[in-house]
Amino acid sequence: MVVWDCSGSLQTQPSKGNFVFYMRNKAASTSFTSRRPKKLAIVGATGAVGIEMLRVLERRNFPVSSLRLLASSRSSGKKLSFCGHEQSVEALDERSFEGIDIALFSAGGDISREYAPHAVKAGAVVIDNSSAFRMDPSVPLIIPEINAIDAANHSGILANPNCTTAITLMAVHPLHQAFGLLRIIASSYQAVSGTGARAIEELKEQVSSIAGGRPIVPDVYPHQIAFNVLPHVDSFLEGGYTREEMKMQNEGRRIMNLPSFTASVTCVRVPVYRAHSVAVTAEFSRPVSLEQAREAIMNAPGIQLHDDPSRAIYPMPIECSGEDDCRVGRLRIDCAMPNALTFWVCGDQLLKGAALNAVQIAELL
Ligand code: NAP
Ligand code: 2RA
Repeated sequence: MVVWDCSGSLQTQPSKGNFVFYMRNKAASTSFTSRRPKKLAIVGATGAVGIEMLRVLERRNFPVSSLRLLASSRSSGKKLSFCGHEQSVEALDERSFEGIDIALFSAGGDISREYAPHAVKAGAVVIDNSSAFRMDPSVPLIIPEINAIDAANHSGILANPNCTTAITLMAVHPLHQAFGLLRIIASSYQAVSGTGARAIEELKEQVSSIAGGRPIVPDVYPHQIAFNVLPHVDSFLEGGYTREEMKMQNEGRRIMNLPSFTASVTCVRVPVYRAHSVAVTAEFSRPVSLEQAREAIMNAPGIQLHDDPSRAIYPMPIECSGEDDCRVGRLRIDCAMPNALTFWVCGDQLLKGAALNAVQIAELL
């Protein structure tokens, strides 16, 4: 059996100068229960998340004995590289999962709903990035740093949370453990790569058209995204919130096992290529202290405190892009609400919000 050896391509993250602040040695966020090499399939391998999955599997030296790259028939025969080898993409069909141990799905909810049952029937464990199964009580919804223990209760499918939820909870959960979370009020600043590969091209094309004095024709988004912000992510629901906004409360309750948690969120698309940011005010049941809050963030895995406003140090998407850990800054006692903290959290939504979290879940299996 061939075992892909990625150890030669294992890369350490480049240092970002003086920007890593208040970081302590923290335990690795997940660990393998078994290093037995796995037969993997990636559904949506050519997409923004799928490509990142390949890079994350390489970087974490995930033990892979075989890899099947699946996408639409449009991509059939396209070559993608994994551990220095070129591998062909195949068109997804019902028989794609024969002999597969783990299938990472990242091709949208409709594809997951249609093909995940075929994968499970073939004996694979599905880790799904779409929203198709996140609220299904029989499907564990996992952020390994928060509720890895729930992963054991799967019946063939595990779900990855929405990216904005994942990044926000990475900061909120350690504070919940310190002070007892009641609710949050938040606004997101979401990068275009959150919409997928076509949206990245749309922003590039609009920037270049506007610079060249050419007209733009919005396609992926309902309005111009270059030099603009859209208070509109996902579809609108009765009551005025969007689906994306309600994911924070609905998914947050499941992940933190906190049915009373409430979240009022405004999700905004911004002309940033990569990494989401969220401004959060969190109210707690117990009095808060800045010192304890900083301590809680510093001791939590997968999150770093970058917080020195006097030196203009705070998390920014441009610095979080390509980074596994999320970052928190602008941490302060809220001036309008008792027992509340206000802060800014940033994270690479293609990584912690999708590919990294999915691979971390696979590492639990
Ligand atoms: P994307 O860049 O648009 O990629 C979509 C992928 O799905 C491509 O590989 C595409 O293949 C494949 N696909 C489309 N139609 C298909 C079909 N009929 N059969 C097989 N494969 C098909 O989208 P993305 O951003 O990677 O997102 C993928 C999923 O991850 C979505 O469910 C999204 O909600 C979720 N997610 C995304 C993010 C993010 O930050 N982007 C974060 C969390 C979760 P072709 O190239 O052949 O069209
Ligand atoms: C977005 N939440 O940024 C999506 C990615 N899943 O639109």
